[in-house]
Amino acid sequence: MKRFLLACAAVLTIAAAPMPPLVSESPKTFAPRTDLFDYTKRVVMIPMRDGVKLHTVIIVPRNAAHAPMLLTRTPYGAEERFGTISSAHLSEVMGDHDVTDELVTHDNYIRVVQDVRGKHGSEGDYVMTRPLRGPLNDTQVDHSTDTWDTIDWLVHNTPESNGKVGILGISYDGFTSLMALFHPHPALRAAVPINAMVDGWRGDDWFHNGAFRQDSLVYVHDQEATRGSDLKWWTDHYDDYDTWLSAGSAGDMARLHGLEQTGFAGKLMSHPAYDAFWQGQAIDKLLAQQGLSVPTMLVHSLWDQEDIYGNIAAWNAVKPHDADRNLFLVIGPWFHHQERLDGSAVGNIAFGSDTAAYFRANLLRPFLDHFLKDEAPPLGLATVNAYETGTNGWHSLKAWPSGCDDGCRIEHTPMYLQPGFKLATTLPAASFKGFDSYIADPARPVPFLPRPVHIEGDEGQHSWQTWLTSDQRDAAARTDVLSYSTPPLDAPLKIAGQPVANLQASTTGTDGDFVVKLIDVYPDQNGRDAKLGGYQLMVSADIMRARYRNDPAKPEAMPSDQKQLIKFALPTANHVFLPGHRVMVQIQSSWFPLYDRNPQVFVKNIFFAKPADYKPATIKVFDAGQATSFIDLPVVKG
Ligand code: PG9
Repeated sequence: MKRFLLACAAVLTIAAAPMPPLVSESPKTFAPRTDLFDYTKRVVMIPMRDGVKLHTVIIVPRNAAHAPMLLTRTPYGAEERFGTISSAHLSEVMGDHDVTDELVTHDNYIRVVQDVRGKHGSEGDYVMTRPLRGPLNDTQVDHSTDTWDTIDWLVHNTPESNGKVGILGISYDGFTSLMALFHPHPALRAAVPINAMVDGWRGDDWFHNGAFRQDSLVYVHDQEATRGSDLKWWTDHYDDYDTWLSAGSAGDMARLHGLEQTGFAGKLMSHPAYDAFWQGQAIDKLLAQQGLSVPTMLVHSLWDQEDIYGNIAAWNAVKPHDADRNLFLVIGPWFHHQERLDGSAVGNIAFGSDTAAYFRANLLRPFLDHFLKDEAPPLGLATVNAYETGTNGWHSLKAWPSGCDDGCRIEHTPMYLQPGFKLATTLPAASFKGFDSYIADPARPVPFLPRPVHIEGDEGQHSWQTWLTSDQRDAAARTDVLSYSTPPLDAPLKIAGQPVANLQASTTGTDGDFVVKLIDVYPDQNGRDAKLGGYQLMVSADIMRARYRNDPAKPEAMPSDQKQLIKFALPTANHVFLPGHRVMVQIQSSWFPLYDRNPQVFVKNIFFAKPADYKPATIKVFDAGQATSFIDLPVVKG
């Protein structure tokens, strides 16, 4: 009993002792210990001339000294660029998803990634692909001034650097790289715009020749709904073909998702034609006017599902004025942004080696080393490096388009559509019928991929990234797709440049779209790569909205049932059709749901077409006599 009382007394004594107050266990700021790290990560807010501060991540390798800086300006999140892994090692932090990872990890480059104004950690207002100051931008700032201010800050505040900056990036970040070339900072010594967005109406992200790319709405939603891009697009069907068909017009879909609350969706819908809004921000033309003073390597992907137009357009516009020989071009066998990934194959089409690793080691690195390093190694790079598909190899060239470096020429060779679904370089005879026809029914548009379709997705059998290399046999089997082909070739046929579609066509409606696909048909059986037996590979393909056939700025109805010329350039190809392969041209009126449906009836603005406006029309494609349809091929001779 006595022992029990003593124990109770002890408990009471303990209970009575005062407890320290309960406070937060987290310090106000925690100083991470990074002694073991082989890099330093600095996160800074860089002030712009209007007082807005831009969130910027700087990765400096340990022991970096006199190091050049590689800058990327992005709407996609500067922090996200370095993955989620927290590691003491630069190689882990850079991961294997950034086009600069090898340069930063092994080669003494400092990496700088900045959120553009209005996105993620940066202050200020967001404007989609903010145009240069001028008629389309009445503020004092644009990407050119923001880059200038950023570079100025970097060269004064990065003691490990040699004061030289290169800007590079893919797609949107390629667009910001191009914008840096307007009134550039003197420390900007090199630029590498990769798959850049250059002209959103002619053939990059938003439209192709006036046909609207409906995935743009998804992009605008995710980009503009919130600063952090954390609100995601929703869907209500498994198959996006159904999702978009049930919504109606693209304008209806925009409303369904509340896109009138964002600024850019309204701009897209109120500028369906190539008016001053688009012309005034076409970077190829603007850059050609200004001139190029910074060494620039444009990098183009042959199967770029997002920005297949821009860099070649920039090359064509700027190169003729490039007296100082500042402009270089790389053409690779890639999908959009594959330059940073494994480049051994695009979908089913394999190249036998990692072409993207080749680009990074043998083209990108020497270019940057030469223009950015203090003791610059000689350049030793051709003006153009182009991968030839079909034969699968890199070629160094003096110019583009070019047959080869010496002694070949490009001969523009018409391939005529012929009666009986044939294709040949001879003019077709006048035939009794003189045309082929199909019904373009907006209620049954041709899917751009076999269904179920996941627009921009990777689910299922087919992926957004590789869709431009998908087998076109499904399309060929439809009654609303016309396919014309040569017999198997007995000699190689090489093309370099942009094929041009010249269709003579009519519709019983008053508007329509025309998709033209240049296809390499593999032999019926294909040896080692058996799955390619009979494969129909697009080597160049695009869409044109017929109302813009005479003037992209002035839509015009098609006169019903009257033959009209529909002429448009297809994307760049550098391809050899091998012996035993056939050349095929396919023609159809839709690529759904990637492109919005044309009602086939001329309405003022297709974004606001009503269900009753959509009507089937009979399309005729003429393939006989003198005024006939053909595709002009840039054939390499000699
Ligand atoms: N193709 C994307 C894009 C660029 C510019 C504007 C809108 C979209 C991209 O991959 O960044």
